[in-house]
Amino acid sequence: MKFSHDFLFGAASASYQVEGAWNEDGKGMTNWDEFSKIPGKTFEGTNGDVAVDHYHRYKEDIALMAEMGLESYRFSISWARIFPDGDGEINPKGIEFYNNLINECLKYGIVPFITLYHWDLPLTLEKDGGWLSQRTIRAFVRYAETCFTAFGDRVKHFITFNETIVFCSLGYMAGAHPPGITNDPKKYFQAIHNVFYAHAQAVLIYKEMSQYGEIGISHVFSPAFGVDDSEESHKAAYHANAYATHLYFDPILKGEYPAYVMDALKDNEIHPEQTEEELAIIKQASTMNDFMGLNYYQPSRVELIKGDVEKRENKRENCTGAPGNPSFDGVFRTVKMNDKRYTKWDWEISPEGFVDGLNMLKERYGQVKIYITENGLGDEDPIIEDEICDVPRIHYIQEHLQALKQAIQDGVNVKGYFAWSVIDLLSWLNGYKKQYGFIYVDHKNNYQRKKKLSFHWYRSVIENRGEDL
Ligand code: BGP
Repeated sequence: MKFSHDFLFGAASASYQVEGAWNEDGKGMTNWDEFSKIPGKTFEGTNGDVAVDHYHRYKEDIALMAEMGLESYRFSISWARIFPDGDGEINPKGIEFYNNLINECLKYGIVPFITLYHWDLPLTLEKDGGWLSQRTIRAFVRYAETCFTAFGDRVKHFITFNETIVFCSLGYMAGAHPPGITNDPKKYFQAIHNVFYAHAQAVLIYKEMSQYGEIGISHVFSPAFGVDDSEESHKAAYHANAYATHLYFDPILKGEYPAYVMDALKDNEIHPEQTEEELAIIKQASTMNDFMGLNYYQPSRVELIKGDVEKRENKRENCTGAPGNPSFDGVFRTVKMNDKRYTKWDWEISPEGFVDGLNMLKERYGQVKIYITENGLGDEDPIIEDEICDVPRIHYIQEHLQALKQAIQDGVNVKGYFAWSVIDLLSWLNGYKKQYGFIYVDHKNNYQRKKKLSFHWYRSVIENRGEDL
């Protein structure tokens, strides 16, 4: 089987992780510009001040993407370049930069796939309440509309938000992302609702503008499976899927929140404030949402916690995505299993979980259009005789593309695959040590770019549309 010609082969990045130029050309400060400089918050104090200097080297990077045969480049816009203080004056230099980036992609026939919000929030808005504040919601909608107006003639794919579960849970529960708040479930669930209300309004505006493109959102996709076939494990998996999948996917695709979760939040007095009007707009937008972006790295294996609720310690090591944590409500814990394969960062490698999870989604949501907006292997790549030999990455992507073929044969409507990441970049909490790219960046040698083995391999996959996988 070959991937069809309307299936996009791409790769992704995010503004804070690649651009650098944090204080150039009128860009405002963001929450991450501040947070990453608080001692102890990131691995060895790394930050995105320079990142991999994509802001200045985007032409060279896009030329490399073209050489790789990339059909689409997913990147995010830094809100604070467009609106330095979140909702005031537009900065023309910011619009100019993204126009240049988009035009450079189009020069090579690379489809620009834009994420509006990949976690770097203008600092003024963060200080004024961040995602708990109505001001941020209003500002996002204005920012989104500004981007549609400025770029929508050439950009036909917009993702509103990247991974609501991650920036809300790490921001308001684990304290590992800005605003660094710990153990506040009321705020956590409120932030999620506010993000979905902002997403819904952006969808409605986009449709009103009749730009004849697509709009959707990207979610983490980490389907939960019980550690065994017992009734208790099934219960744990149901609970985990309700809180990590249904709570996030239902409002976007069905236009309503899952009762199983909402009833429990009411009972525990941590239910978000929601007006009838907000809920109606979320409902209306769900009928116009064009696609769902899935960021799949690993499934989760869960077991029920019996007895006392364990307290989650708020250490950075607990926020790395590795299993071994109790859920916020103490119902289940994630488990590392002896018979599974793991990366160096203890993320499970499971193409089977990918296929099973995609089929689970098909059962609940039907044949919604899906783009895999992230998937890839974080590794420390070996350098042998000056070659970056990232063979494990090739295996990882190969297995996951094979899994996608299977899912497509099962009737799952997948229309594109974006590897994370196109180039080695800054990992939010793991610095530059955890590499994901097809292109290596030599930080000791003026950020020089170098093609890895996977670069050549991905090029051949795209060339024969995955026939030889
Ligand atoms: C996703 C984010 C990306 C990227 C990726 C890898 O959650 O959307 O921005 O960081 O995960 O994560 P990490 O760098 O922690 O390995």
